[in-house]
Amino acid sequence: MAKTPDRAPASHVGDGGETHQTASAPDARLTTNHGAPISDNQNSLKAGPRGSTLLEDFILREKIQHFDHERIPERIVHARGSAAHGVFELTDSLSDYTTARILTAVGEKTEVFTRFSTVAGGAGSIDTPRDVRGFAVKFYTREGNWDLVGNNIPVFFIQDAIKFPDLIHSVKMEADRGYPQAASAHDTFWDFIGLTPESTHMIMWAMSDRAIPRSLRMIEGFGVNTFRLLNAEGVATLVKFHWRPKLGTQSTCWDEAVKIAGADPDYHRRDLFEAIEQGDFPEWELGVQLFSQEEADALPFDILDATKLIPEEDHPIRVIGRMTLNRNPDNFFAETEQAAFLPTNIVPGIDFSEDPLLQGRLFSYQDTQLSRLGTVNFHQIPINQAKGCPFQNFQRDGHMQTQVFKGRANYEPNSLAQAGEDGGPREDPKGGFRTAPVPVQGEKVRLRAETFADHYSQARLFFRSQTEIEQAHLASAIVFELSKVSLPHVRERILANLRNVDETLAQRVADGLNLPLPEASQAAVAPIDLEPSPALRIVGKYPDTLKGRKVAILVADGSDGAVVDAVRAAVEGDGGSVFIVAPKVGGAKLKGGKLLAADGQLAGSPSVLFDAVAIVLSDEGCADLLKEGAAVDFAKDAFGHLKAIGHTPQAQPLLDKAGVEPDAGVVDLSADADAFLAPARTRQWDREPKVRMLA
Ligand code: HDE
Repeated sequence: MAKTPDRAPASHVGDGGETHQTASAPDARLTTNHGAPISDNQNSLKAGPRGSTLLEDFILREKIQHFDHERIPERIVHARGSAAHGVFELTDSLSDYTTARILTAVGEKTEVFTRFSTVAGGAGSIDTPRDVRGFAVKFYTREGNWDLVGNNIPVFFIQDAIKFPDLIHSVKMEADRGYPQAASAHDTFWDFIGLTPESTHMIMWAMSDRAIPRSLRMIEGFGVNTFRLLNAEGVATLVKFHWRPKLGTQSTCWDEAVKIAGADPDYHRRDLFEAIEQGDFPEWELGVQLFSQEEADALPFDILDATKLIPEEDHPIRVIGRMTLNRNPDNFFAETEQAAFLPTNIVPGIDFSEDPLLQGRLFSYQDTQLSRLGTVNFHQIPINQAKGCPFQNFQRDGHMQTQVFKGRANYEPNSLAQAGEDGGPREDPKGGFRTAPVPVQGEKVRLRAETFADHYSQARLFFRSQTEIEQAHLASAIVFELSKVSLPHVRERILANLRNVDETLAQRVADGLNLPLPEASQAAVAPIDLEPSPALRIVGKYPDTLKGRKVAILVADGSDGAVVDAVRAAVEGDGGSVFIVAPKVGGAKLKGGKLLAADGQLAGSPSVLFDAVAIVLSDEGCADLLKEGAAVDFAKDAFGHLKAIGHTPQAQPLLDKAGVEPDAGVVDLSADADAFLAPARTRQWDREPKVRMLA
């Protein structure tokens, strides 16, 4: 087995004259992939010290060739992702509804691997585009792997899997020019959306602040498609799965998300990794919405239509368990990149529905792994192995087969056991996977069910359920995106569709574009007004603490250490963490001469990376920073992004230069550092009309 060297092993003087550590004990030696010890990892084999490299150098060839093949095709969607290991613990048994052990064995801890992702961008793209986030959980259960491959939005753009390649082609970079990367604000996406009214509900979500999350630790998750649970009597119950973050659902501001993309393209990946590294383990509750076929039939839409949700107010979510992510991957490629999530990874007691989107997914994921991971044996890669139970069958051979099967039996049925040999595993008619015996009948047709035809009622429901603040953000997001669209007829079609959602929304977007409102488009089914669902909001959905939040304290030479200490104590006492920012990373000399080391240099630590800021400056420190654009932007952006700003009175000239106006979120720290906490726990929504023109 290859051993990972943690030190440079050659005992050699390289061309530069530097010496390297050596290893002679066999278990510490650097070797080739086939185990031959390597004497020199610094120099290739040459015909004389200045001669050509020799083809014979198998060590060089092996190393370069391996490197040449280090990348595998990235995921066609959800390429950019971050993941962590953790555990799931069931707290409430669903034994009335299912035989699945993962949903009935209360208190049992099951290992999980969870990968979050953006959808449109490539593997090296930014973490904060406006986009849906993937939320894929692999449960290593004792009855096989169960993958709940969901998103942070409970509905989807399309109703039938056959439209998926079109949707994805339209949102990805345009075919001829290869841009934009990781952005939906362009012609082809909005062209597809305008021509596909079923996407309107999801568009409301994608244009809401949910699509610009503050942290992966602060997103909800949804199974989206309807599934079935199957109990011991063979009775099926319909189910939708929900994940709810313990830290609440929180978002960035759009302008902030754009700036974070430059300041820290790995913002979410870093946040997740660091939180887990520091023992601040993110948690989610798993909830279910359960409903019978009769209840489903009584709903004003079809539960097989993935563009629809079931309002929590009508069918409450029953919390049944908790997931804690507590361990970072050891190796990004081996685990996060090679993880293969499959909606077909399902366990006895859970079953699919006939949702035509889900049905297509059941084919796609297995298929895509073959091109991505290159072999039918991808289930043998450690991250994909069924760890909770043995896997055993008669499938054999193939590329990268890592198992050495013993015995003669590679078929079934067989009677080798009668001859005293190992006959291999057998079917389990009682405990094995069963499909719910759902009656099906009808002609073979390529049709969309009439019950899928209402494309606007739930889009309207979503928009009208939002707070005023969120409605303004949503309208402004559509204005932003359509302003990047260059084809006038595409913009016009979207406006025409929006009129079916809500006339005021359509008017606001038209005004934001400075365009006339076109005639409303013809809706296949006239939208109806549904009872608003406050559960669809984000504002107010986060806990009133600084848990999971990061506060920057900006210091410079002469800053008052007592104020820094007081802010730190207040923030940490409330569950938040503190990050010291100074003009130089070596730190600042505080009043009294003590040096305070910085966690980050001002130029590389803009306020967009933090939830609130404290600006602790002396008169001299402030005078210096007035000449530093990064310091002015630090205050200006914190104000513009509706963050609390704590400050010493001496920092006032900087605040003035940055255009910071007094309000409830601008707090003098010299009086009482605790006064900073309440505004730091939230955004200053009242300030927004002062800093930007919303649609
Ligand atoms: Fe996926 N999707 N998807 N998707 N999806 C993939 O599988 C696909 C859909 C989701 O972290 C691919 O392994 C089709 C809905 C997540 O590795 C691919 C359709 C939802 C991830 C694929 C959908 C998702 C994927 C690409 C329409 C929310 C990332 C790489 C019928 C419920 C998993 C891969 C990870 C990944 C196909 C729609 C979630 C191509 C055909 C709806 C979270 O197989």
